[in-house]
Amino acid sequence: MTQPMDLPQRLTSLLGPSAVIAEGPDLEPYAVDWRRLFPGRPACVVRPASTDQVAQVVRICREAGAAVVPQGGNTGLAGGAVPDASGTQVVLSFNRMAAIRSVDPVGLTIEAESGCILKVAQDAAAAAGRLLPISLAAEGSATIGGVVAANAGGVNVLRYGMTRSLVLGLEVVLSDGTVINGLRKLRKDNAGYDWKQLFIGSEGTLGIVTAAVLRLLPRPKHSVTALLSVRDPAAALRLLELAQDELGDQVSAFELISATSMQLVAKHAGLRAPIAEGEWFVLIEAASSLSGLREAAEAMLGSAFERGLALDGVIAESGAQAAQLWALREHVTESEAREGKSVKHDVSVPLTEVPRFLAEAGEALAAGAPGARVNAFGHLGDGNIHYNVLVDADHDASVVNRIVHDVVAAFGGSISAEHGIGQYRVGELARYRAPSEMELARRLKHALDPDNRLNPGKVLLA
Ligand code: 2HG
Ligand code: ZN
Repeated sequence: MTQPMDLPQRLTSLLGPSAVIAEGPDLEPYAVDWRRLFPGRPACVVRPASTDQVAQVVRICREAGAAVVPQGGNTGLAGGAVPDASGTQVVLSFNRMAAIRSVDPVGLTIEAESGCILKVAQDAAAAAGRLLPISLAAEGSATIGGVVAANAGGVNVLRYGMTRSLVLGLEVVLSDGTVINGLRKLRKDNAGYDWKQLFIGSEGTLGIVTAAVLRLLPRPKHSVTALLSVRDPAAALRLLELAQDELGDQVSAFELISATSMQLVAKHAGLRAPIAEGEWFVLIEAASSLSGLREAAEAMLGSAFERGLALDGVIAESGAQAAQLWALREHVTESEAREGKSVKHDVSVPLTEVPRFLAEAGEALAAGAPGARVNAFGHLGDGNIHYNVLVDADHDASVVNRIVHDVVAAFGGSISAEHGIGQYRVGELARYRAPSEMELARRLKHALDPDNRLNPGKVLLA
């Protein structure tokens, strides 16, 4: 058997020197996540340029007994795309496989390689007059493969669903190097098992996504963005109901932002909400191809004020102003990071329970972790709250995790709504999922990756 020592040389002789980084400072960006919370040490980084090369890399690593850690934009928040610290795992980067293979504005599909940046794919769809409705703060660096492997959420889930609902076809390399080409462009395909679902959201633990066909939508011609302040999350929820009553399925984003989040954004990004201060804020976006959207949104806002649901509010007058309102929301994560240590919780509960969840989690934290500050914000429209807790640097994160996740579990919620498990939540998943569900997951893992070579240590301990 080849020794792991030989691996970088073997990969270099196969793919050429520019495809392999075996040492030096160039390794660094691949070794640690962007928040620098999960530092690892790769055996080397390999950058294949084609699906066949990915398959060859997987086969060679398998012969060498080395694990493969697929990596896209490395923008995940759960440490799912970085190697462990053993120095034996090979990072397989997709940054040389970034082509858009086709855009079909009539068939409403886009086919792209895994390393294609999400924003590049969005722009290609837009240039064809269509919409790729996956929208997240990291879209300038997140990649199609990463978005699929993580089943990314983002701000448009309430209207368009998670990434899963937009994937029509996948190409995947299995743990033995077999290439499965399922790059079909069909809206209807009920022929046998829908195996692609296994790989979407599996975070590279069951197979390696090398290309995807995603569904496009007609591009709405008009959009309207509004920022409102509300008294409390219950009022925000009633506002959501009103927005959906009056604007129907044109509501594409409905984000909740706490006063703490706004204060952090003001402090660290210098951005301020152009409306009176409140305890909570809601950022709403609606989009449509038919005219009359703005009038409908203004009428909706009027009813919101009449009913006392909104305290203050503004509708963006231009695209630039809409971008300014969105910037407030998009700078929360970065501002939180600048503030100091935070313990992240990416949770969901049934939508109508969000206000009670926020109240009970707040009480539980005040009792169990005095001094901790809550930075809550997120995608109220789909029940996903980023319930992040700011703590002193020496605070034990697991205590805070336990307090928050116990409340989540009591509401029948999920400990990861959209960021995934990665390495960050492996223990928490095992704790909160039923043993029968974990056993099923282990059986799937064993069937597809019997030697535990694909992204080991992520999602579950095999
Ligand atoms: C968002 O919604 C992202 O902005 C990041 O999912 C959330 O920083 C976070 O916890
Ligand atoms: Zn989010």
